[in-house]
Formats: sequence, C-alpha cells, structure tokens
Amino acid sequence: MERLIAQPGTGAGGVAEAMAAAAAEIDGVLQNLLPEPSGPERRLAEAMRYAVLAPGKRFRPVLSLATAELFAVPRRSALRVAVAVELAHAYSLVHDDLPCMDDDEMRRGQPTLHKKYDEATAVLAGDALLPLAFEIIAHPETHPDAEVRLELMRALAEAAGPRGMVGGQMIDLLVEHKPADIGTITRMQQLKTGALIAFACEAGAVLGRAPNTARQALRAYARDLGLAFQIVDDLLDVEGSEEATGKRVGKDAGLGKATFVALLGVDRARTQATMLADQALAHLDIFAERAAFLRRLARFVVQRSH
Ligand code: GRG
Repeated sequence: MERLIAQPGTGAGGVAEAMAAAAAEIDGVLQNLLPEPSGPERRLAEAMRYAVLAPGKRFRPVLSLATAELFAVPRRSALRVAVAVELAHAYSLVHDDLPCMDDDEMRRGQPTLHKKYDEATAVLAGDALLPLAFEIIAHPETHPDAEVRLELMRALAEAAGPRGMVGGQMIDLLVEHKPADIGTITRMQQLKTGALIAFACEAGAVLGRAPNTARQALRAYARDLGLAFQIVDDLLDVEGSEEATGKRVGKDAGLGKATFVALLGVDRARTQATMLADQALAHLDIFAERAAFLRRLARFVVQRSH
C-alpha cells in the first residue's frame, strides 16, 4: 500500500505527520516481534523493550518503507525489514551510550539503558537486539525468496560490521582529542551513520527486486542524505536543546569529538548539510514524482530540530 508516496502536502509539517503515522505502524510491529518478558530471563526482554520502544524518530525504518513503496513491495514484508533496521539502530545506541563508549545518561528523553538497569544488562540487551534483526529478516514471512532474504542479511551484516557501524565507532574512539582531517571525519561518519542509512534505503529495492539503476540511485541518495543527517546531528549537539533532542547536548566538544562542526564551524557545516541534501535530491530524478516523499524527507533532515 502506498501510504508515504501518496501522502499529501508539502514542507516539513507534512513529512512530520507522515513519519508519525509510519512510526506508529512500525511500533506496532516492534511490539509484536520483541520478546515478551517471561521466565527467569525476563529482565532482558524488559530492557530490550525499554530501549527500542522509547520515542525515537524511526527515520531509518521510514526510509525502508518509503523505498519499498517505490517498488510495490507488500507492506508486511517492508515492515519486517524496517523493524530489523530499527533494532540494529537501537543496539548501536545502547552500546554507544555505555560508560566505555560515550558514557551518556539520557537518550530519547529517558535515562539510558545502563542507567535505568545496569551496565551488564545494557550490554546483553544490545547483544540480543542485533541477532533479533537477522532472525526477523531470515524468516520466510519477510520474503518468499530465500535469495532475497540472504542478500538482505549480507547487506545488513556489512552495514553493522567492521566496514559499517562498528568500524565507524572505532575511528570515532581513536580520533577523540586528536586533530582529524575532513577525509577521516567523512569516512568515520559514512561508516558510523551512513552505512545503516544506506542499508535502510536499499532494502526496499532489494525486497522489490529493483533494477541496478534504481539501486544505484538510492545508494547515491542515501550516501548524501546520511552525511547531511550526521552533520545536522552534530549541529544539534551545539545548537539544539536537551528537551527537543531527548539527549544531552554540548557533549561533542567536551569529549573532544572530531565532527564536521568542530572542523568547519557552525555556518559552513550547515551550508554543507544543505548542499548534501540538495545533492541527494538530484539522484532521485529517475523516479520522477514517485520519489516526492523521499525528496521531502531530505529537506526534513536539514530542517529538523530533534
Ligand atoms: C556498535 C557501539 C556501536 C556503535 C556504532 C551508530 C553508532 C556507532 C553509534 C550510535 C550513536 C550515534 C550518535 C551515532 C550517530 C548516528 C546518529 C545520528 C544517531 C542518532 O540517530 P537518530 O537521531 O536517533 O535517528 P533516534 O533516537 O531518533 O532513533
């Protein structure tokens, strides 16, 4: 069903409404697919639910739903992959917040998982979320063709692993309190943030067995969008409020984080984010009007306040 493509209205307001409706759908599926707390290990399921069901933007799963709509993928399939993306994302947030990483106290407007529970539970909950994502993709309900499921699993493994999120996080830790050039920062952000956003975009095309030209266009869109998203995340750390973002702000400078804002300054970083979002739009030309929502999403990325 084409709910995002057919979404009327323009501008950030319309996108926010469409995202909220999609987020409600995604949350319904998350509720069903997350383990129910029961048995002596119930604390683990409670912790997983606490982290995942907290009010995140669901930006990545919305991207998967939107690209799946381009190729008329059945909603049930798209939602399962969207949920898998969100679980992988939630795992990375839980581990990123740990004392041995960024040591954060607030996430999504509530105490971080290790603050609410304890460090060992947070490590285990993160550890349990990522394989749950693969389990969901591997299930035949995600797609009748095992090759499609395998391709999705391979691509998610790449986005999450050493050439994706974890590799990016390694660079992030290594360059703390050290000068980093724009090439290193770009590589770090492409791996840490960009890889999962790229997977989220391409997943819809994989599910829909889209032609290579379409996949390449979505990959290029995601590459620019992911960098713009990360630059705005860095800007919100400087200019945003804890109330709006749901997390501590002003922490990057304190941690000596290498960010685009640290390197370029606020104004040039914002210009760069806007330029990247514009560039992202250009890759969508082959989809004509059907990509209107993805275009609006790119504008939302640079206009967002949370
Ligand atoms: C595997 C430990 C580990 C880390 C991987 C992705 C990552 C590296 C860490 C997550 C923390 C982080 C700040 C990453 C940058 C990407 C980013 C902007 C995350 C926040 O995403 P939003 O704004 O968050 O979509 P919500 O809460 O809305 O889902």
